[in-house]
Amino acid sequence: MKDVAYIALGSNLGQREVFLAQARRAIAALGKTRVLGQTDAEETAPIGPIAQGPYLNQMIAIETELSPQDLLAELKRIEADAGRVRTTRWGPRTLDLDIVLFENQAVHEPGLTVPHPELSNRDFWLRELAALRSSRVG
Ligand code: PH2
Ligand code: MG
Ligand code: MG
Repeated sequence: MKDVAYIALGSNLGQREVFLAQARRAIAALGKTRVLGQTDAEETAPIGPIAQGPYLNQMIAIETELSPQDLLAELKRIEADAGRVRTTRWGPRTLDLDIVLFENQAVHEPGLTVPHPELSNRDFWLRELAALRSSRVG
């Protein structure tokens, strides 16, 4: 099923711009998927209980025939390629790729919740999502 999905990119360790650029390229190269648009990257203060450096965040809209589960598997692979090491939950990371929303599908499974449960708590996600939706043609 073809659907539109929104992916949040985040990095707060190492060469943040480089990790985001690498992620954009890898997402653009996914099968059954094309990129519809992207926001500018913006620096945001870290959210959550752990003291850590500021993030670069960005959002990408895609049209994809991948299921949410298959897309998640691809995003985890791209994170691993960026040297992501899973340590503390919400801790600093080279690259974080989160599925924020599918326009026409919801998922509630262990390991994957779509829409993302943090969506309503993150101003910058809401702003980026609104910008992508308003700039989309068709
Ligand atoms: N991601 C987190 C924890 N805190 N803070 C900001 N500003 N941006 C993020 O992407 C972010 C965060 C865990 O995924
Ligand atoms: Mg995240
Ligand atoms: Mg994540």
